[in-house]
Amino acid sequence: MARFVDEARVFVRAGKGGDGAIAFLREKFRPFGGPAGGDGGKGGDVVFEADEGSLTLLDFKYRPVLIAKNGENGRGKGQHGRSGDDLVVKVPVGTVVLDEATGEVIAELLADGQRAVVAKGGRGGLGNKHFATPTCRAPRIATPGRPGEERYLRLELKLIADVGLVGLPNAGKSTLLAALTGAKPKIAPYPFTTLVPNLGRVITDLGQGYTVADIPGLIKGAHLGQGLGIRFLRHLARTRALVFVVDIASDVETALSTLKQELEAFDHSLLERPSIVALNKVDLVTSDVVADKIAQAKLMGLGDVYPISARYQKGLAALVEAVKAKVAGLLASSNVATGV
Ligand SMILES: Nc1nc2c(ncn2[C@@H]2O[C@H](COP(=O)(O)OP(=O)(O)OP(=O)(O)O)[C@@H](O)[C@H]2O)c(=O)[nH]1
Ligand SMILES: [Mg+2]
Repeated sequence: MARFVDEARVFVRAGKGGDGAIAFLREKFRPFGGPAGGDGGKGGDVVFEADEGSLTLLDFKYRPVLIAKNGENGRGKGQHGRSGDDLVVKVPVGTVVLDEATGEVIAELLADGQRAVVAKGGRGGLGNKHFATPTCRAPRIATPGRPGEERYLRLELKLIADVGLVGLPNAGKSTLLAALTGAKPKIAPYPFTTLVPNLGRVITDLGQGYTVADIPGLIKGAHLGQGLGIRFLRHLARTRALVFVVDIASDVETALSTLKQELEAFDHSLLERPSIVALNKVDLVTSDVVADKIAQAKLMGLGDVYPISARYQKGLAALVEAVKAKVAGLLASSNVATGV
């Protein structure tokens, strides 16, 4: 599988416009045929196109400079120069393009096939035929083509998932993703097994369902760079709901408050997102402990609490339905809001 790369820096330069030409018509029977310099062609744009087939920004590590073609210069006999070809570059769906210098978001490519011009080609110059006037019938003026836009861009990939799994390392997020979806993430009995996000799709009804992202585990201080840090939290930006996954045999209250703090430090609006709590590994504890931990978890105010065993596939149906209700409810209300 291709290495997952979710950030890249790239230099883009659009094509320069071709220069306008200075030329005169000199034909056998029209010795003073007048100015006939054609215009320069427009420089090519650099265009990004979202493509479902590309999954990472890895290509940009190998190809960090993107330059579109220049427009051709104008020629005699009123011929215009040809426009430079646009350079169309495929990027994964979910790519956000920022101007590195200003931090401004230039484009968000969210749907397959969506395009955005990230550097605009320069206009072609005007040939001398534009400058003829009654008093100056043989102008020796033409304008040069304009330079193409150029800048450094920062690309960030935000996976597009409906639901994000958030938890401390080793809580069983990847096991849960594997149990719910066809995904086969790496699972192991040690922390930080997951180094890059994994995606899978839960199928609920015929053809229906939602996508789930399993992101690397968080630890206290992640927002200060501890563990793998919080850079992967950006993948939660577009989720509609969060599932907090906690090992029921651990200190549930501390785990949930750590997760809350880390999300808050990254982007406090994440805590306003609908969420539920999955208390995983119920197979390891007695039913008294389960009841006790459910009560503790409820007090943390992160939504309804579901006891599950991802490894032994217990309690998953109820969890799937609860998540579906959160996601579906949101879809319905966003449709109302946008009048669709
Ligand atoms: N007993 C039991 N073990 C589980 C259960 N779910 C996961 N595990 C085990 O817990 C360990 C960690 O599981 P992972 O799914 O890799 O955990 P993770 O949250 O993805 O961990 P990181 O990727 O490191 O953040 C593995 O040894 C799993 O087999 C469960 O329901 N019961
Ligand atoms: Mg994992």
